[in-house]
Amino acid sequence: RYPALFSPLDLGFTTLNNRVIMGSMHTGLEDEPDGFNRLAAFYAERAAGGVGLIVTGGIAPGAAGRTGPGSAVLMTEAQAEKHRPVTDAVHRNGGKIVMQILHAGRYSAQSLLVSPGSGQAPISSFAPHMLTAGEVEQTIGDFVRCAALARFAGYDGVEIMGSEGYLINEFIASQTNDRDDKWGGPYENRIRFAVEIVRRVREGAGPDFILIYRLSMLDLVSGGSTFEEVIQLGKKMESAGATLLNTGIGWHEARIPTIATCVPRAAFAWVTKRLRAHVSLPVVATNRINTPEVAETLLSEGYCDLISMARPFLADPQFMRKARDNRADEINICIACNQACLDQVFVGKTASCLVNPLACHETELMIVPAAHRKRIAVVGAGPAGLSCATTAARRGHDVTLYEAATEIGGQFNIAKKIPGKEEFHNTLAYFRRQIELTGVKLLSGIRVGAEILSVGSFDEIVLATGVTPRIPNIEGIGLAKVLTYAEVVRDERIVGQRVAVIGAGGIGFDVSEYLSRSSESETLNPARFNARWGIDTEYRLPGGLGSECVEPSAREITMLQRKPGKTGEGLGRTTGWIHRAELKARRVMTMSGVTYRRIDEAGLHVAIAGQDRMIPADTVVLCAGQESLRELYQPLSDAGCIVHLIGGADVAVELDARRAIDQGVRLAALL
Ligand code: FMN
Repeated sequence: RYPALFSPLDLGFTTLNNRVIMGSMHTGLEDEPDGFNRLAAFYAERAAGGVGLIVTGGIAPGAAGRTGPGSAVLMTEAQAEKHRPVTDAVHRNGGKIVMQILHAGRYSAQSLLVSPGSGQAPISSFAPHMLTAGEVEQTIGDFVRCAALARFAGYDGVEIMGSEGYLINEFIASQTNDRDDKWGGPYENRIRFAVEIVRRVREGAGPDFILIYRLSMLDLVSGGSTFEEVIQLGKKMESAGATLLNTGIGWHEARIPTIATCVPRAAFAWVTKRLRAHVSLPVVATNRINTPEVAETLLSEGYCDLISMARPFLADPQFMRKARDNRADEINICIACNQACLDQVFVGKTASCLVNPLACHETELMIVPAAHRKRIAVVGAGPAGLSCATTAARRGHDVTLYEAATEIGGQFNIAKKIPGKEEFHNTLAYFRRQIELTGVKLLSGIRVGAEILSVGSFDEIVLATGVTPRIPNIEGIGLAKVLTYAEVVRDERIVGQRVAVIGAGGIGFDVSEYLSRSSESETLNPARFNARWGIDTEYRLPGGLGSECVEPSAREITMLQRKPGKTGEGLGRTTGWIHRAELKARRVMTMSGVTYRRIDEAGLHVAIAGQDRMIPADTVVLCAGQESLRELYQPLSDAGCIVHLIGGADVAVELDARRAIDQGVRLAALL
């Protein structure tokens, strides 16, 4: 099915089995006491799944280059020995692995940070120390030593991280390099640091060592590189001894989404294709490539020579094997939500995956055949019930899944309709297929009662009955103009021109985005996505920036919350800013610290700081939280049944699919 994807790539001294690289991901395990053994299990499973080459998460070449205090460095043989379980496990499973060397530069979240210039990053709390000429030389030496140690540890090569606004990228861009020595000034000088690193690493490592350079092809910040400069750097890397050129997109401080779920699939492959025409090294396309079909198309249409997928290998370690065996419809597709991976890493926790909670937990959460086949009823086919039912059935249990609605999915059926969250459809398709494969008996359109469940035909009962929107006690709440978020999004009830949204949590934001749109989602239309965020595919200005073009809101929307302070504080660490920027650009009004007084024909009456206000509204939408639905719990417990509560039925405070799926899998692992 995928001839381009599965064609080997001969690198001269070694051959990659196929065209897919597992992209670099810092998982947090690198920094934990038993982390390398856990990483070994994590990578071994991906190698066994058939990915052509794995890139590790970034490892610093010296203390100043760490991403934060306590994060991994590789400076000594003793530290290199710790990596051996990883390289051994990958090789035992037929894979290849390179270690990424990442110097965080002025993005380092520690007070020791360094930079080629003196400027502080807008996203950093610390001012950097400007490297002296001697320290620049020393830092190059650190990279060379680190690469040699990686070879000593058994890696097949290294990737030099030259993008995303980290140290190397800071040398290259004029906005962060105000030096007047041979490392600053004209472009030739600014790329000297990158080129010298690659040249000397190659010199030290010899010819038979994979050397990937991750090149920032599109900085997306002002003062970034021009496309002519990108070409120049690509060519220099060829002569300096790189084996492959990987793509880097956007600095961390750029205010343009580059990996979030709202980014169209393969949205940045165009820039890799443009560079490919000018260099002879194989080039790698990255970001939001998440299905074998998309990857095959890019390869066969000449966008790139290799595909990098990072998060898709959290979601499904068997991605390549399933694609090869004509089982692509069984792939658990990355929905790019960041909720369990990047958002966790940013707060110092171990990465995992919302759709695959086993990721990075391979040594402690194992799905093994059950000792005794039990008859299990799972009530509710939302994310928690689906993950529990399919995992339990995979273990060999006899599972019946009851769903009151006619279709599976629960709250995911709301999420999938929000513009920019279309990927959620894929998780539902995955579960539908898993239900077939594992033999779960799905009884949908049936609201099952305690009398049926308790008559003894089940050994254990799992209640995953979900939530219902919370109806706040406000005068006028019963008026026809008041709708819940479920009625608006799921049932598509008619909504007026002026809207007040009660509640500014995740659902309030989703509903406001949904109601502010009048045309096709930009996520499904790359040209409109580029226009919205000011990404210039003609690359007329440095950094590839163009002007933003925002579609005006389809409605006049005011979103309110009782809590004082900024709205959207609780949104995802790496994606919240996108949602806040979207609503701001569409001129959705936000109000905090409000007391709700009443709703009447005119609109919503509130008080703010003791002042009465009226928000004119044709429709008032309730996004004021939800309550657990668990009325089956008591009667079943009273009847002596073994009953478990998971997902929203267990805790409803903030709807959280990550917790729901994780809880479903963990319970199923123990049933
Ligand atoms: N990119 C790096 O170059 N070095 C890193 O250490 C790194 N860590 C990451 C950690 C996580 C949890 C995630 C999700 C991404 C990380 N990335 C890192 C970026 C990925 O390599 C990749 O560019 C990005 O996830 C987009 O590709 P994808 O859509 O295939 O996931």
